[in-house]
Amino acid sequence: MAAIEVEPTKAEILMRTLKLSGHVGFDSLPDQLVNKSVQNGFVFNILCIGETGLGKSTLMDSLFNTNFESTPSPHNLPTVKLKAHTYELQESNVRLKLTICDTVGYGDQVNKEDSFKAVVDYIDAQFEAYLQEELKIKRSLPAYHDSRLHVCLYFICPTGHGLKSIDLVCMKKLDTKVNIIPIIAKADTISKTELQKFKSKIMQELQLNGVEIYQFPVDDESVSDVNGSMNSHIPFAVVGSTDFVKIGNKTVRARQYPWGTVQVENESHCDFVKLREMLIRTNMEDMREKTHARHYELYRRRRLAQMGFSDVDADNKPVSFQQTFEQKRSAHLLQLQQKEDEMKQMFVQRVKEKEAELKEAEKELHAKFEKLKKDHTEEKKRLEDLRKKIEDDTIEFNRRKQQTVQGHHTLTLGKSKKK
Ligand SMILES: Nc1nc2c(ncn2[C@@H]2O[C@H](COP(=O)(O)OP(=O)(O)OP(=O)(O)O)[C@@H](O)[C@H]2O)c(=O)[nH]1
Ligand SMILES: [Mg+2]
Repeated sequence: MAAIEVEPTKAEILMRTLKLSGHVGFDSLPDQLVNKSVQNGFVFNILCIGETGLGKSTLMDSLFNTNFESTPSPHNLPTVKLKAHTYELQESNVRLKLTICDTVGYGDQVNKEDSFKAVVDYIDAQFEAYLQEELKIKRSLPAYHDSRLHVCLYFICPTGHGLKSIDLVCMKKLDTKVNIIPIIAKADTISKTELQKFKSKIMQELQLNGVEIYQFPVDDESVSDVNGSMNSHIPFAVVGSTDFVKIGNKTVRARQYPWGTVQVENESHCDFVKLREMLIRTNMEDMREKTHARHYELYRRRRLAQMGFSDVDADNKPVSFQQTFEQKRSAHLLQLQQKEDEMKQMFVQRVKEKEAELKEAEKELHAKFEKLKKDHTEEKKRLEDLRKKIEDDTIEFNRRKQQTVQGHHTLTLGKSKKK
């Protein structure tokens, strides 16, 4: 009979509930946490995407009940840019480091195909900066100014017709990178019945195109009811204003028209209060947490995989960071060695080729020299012969000349004797 091997069982961890006989004090842990957080202050970063002049800055002023002193953007920029400003706000003893990032020139170009690129790059750049800080040997994350964007308020034009293609493309590109809350801007320009139709059209189009927008969480009992009902009001139709109007004995933020007044904080006029409630009072921490746990995590995972890191090897077995690093290092060294060998071989080859080339040239030169030498010898011989011939001719000439002179002399002498 074959023996059956039984795996040794891991030591079971027993949990027992014990009663304390007196006050120890760890019930103050939540208070310690709160105190620490309050002391450190909070960071919240908002990205506002929307066409130029759609009321982004006015809404921010209205939401935080302050004046951020923003300057209007020009309408004729060739590309989309992002501009971020950070503010320190304080309410009671809670400090908030708020960054508002605005799109400049969004929707102003004739070709809007690439409008989302600047936004995607900006969001990724903030993730990358955080990742680089995290990967440092000497990290200083508590002092690090986290610039990752916790929420994106997407301002929809109040056309009443549905979304523009730039809206769908941009939101689709961003839905895995940031918590998107779509809002209908300048909602006072659209009638009540049109607004309801417009809202459901927008939601339909988002669903049809698979755009995942941020859902207010319903898993926490204390806020599940309010969040659940607020989810059905998305996209919030908002109105912003920097003007104040006296209504009764109260001064309220409002927009005045010849036919009446739109009160920003009046829930029967618009969804501004709902947005403020959800964004600032109920779900700010959830958005901060989701940014870190979902969007940043996804970015980090992709980036580390890009760098060649993985939790499992090719056989799906777990590998540690160190193993991966060593594997990468040896692969890199091997690659370097191969490159070096290749270069050496190439060098030897080149030297050989050059040597052969030089030898060939030397041979050619030698042949040329030999030919020249031969030509020279032949020419010399020819000239020698010519010189000899000239010499012979000269001798012959002289000899004849002599003879002629002598003949003439004898003839002259004979004539004179006769006389
Ligand atoms: N009707 C209406 N007008 C608004 C609303 N909010 C802002 N405006 C007006 O729209 C104009 C532009 O508002 P801004 O807040 O400067 O718009 P913006 O999107 O910040 O503009 P840029 O930063 O230049 O792109 C101003 O005249 C505002 O008074 C709104 O809710 N309803
Ligand atoms: Mg502005």
